[in-house]
Amino acid sequence: MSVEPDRIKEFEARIARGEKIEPGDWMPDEYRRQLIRMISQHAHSEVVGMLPEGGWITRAPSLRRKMILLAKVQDEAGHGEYLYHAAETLGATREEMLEALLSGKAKYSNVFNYPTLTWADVGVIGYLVDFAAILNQTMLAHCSYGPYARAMLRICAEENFHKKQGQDQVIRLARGTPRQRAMVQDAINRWWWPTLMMFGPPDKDSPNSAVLIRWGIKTRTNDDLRQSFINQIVPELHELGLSLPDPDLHYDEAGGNWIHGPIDWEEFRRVIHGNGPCNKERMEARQQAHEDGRWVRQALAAYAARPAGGKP
Ligand code: BYC
Repeated sequence: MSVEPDRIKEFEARIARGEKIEPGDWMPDEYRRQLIRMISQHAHSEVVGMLPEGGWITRAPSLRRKMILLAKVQDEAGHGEYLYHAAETLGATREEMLEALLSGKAKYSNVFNYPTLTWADVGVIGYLVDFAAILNQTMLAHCSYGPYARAMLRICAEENFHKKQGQDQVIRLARGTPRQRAMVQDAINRWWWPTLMMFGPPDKDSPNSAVLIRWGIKTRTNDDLRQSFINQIVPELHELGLSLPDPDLHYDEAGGNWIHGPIDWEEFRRVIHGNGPCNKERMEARQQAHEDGRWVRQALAAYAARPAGGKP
């Protein structure tokens, strides 16, 4: 007789009691599969996410801004590292995960497939994209899988700094010259919709949400998080005299929500399936970085394979 239903019952009872599931614990195969899928995609997003802003490090307008941006981009690499480690605790290997990314099989966040055309994009990514990420990751800090939840705590602390530096830049530009104001408005116009898409498809079209919520990996839905983001960011941007590129955006007094117009989910699908404005460029940059790092991996492998006490 299969013991599976009893084990699942006990597993779900542990989650209901608020216990964390740890790497050596029994877990359903589907729980493991969902976590590897989500955590590895999250790790890839952090690493690919270094590219749009990274290109501005050499062009930052001051030494202070350059130091801040360098620190931010380095933080994203660190986030990728924590997350790859978290996925490794579930049995995924780094090689498999990298192969999936570099061959184009794995997904990563839609939002990093858009170009950063001006310096204002760096501020707007920090303010909007990092804020969206914080909302999602604050939820994931409560997720039922211990290593993922703990990685999120540190990542969220760093993302808060990322958001603040972005907000600071947007405020400066919004209060600057007419040209600076126009530049930041243009960046908001371009990043608004991709940021809303970042929360994932609407709940009715989200195949993974039900099982993720059942097992405490996600505790809020895509639409719920998207609504929280809009409710918080819209008044802040209006306060700065900035507008959103959505003619249907309005406040619903009865529900207490800012209601957005239709999101172009066709564009989202194109982008996550490899056909966004910068997917090819992003993939080529990652493949080149992997190639450039080959000698480091070879040197490490040779060092690890040296005879005990021997020279490499
Ligand atoms: N982009 O059933 P659904 C950062 C896919 S980086 C691409 O709702 P789920 C930063 C989804 O994978 C932080 N694909 O999925 C770094 C699924 O396809 P598969 C990024 C997306 O998992 C540098 C299909 O659509 N944050 O902050 O329930 C600089 C159906 O979706 C996206 C994370 O990665 C998307 N946006 O919910 C600055 C958070 N959305 O896999 C900043 C971790 C959906 O079935 N991830 N898809 O083929 C999550 O929380 C969830 O995976 C999502 C999607 C909310 C994204």
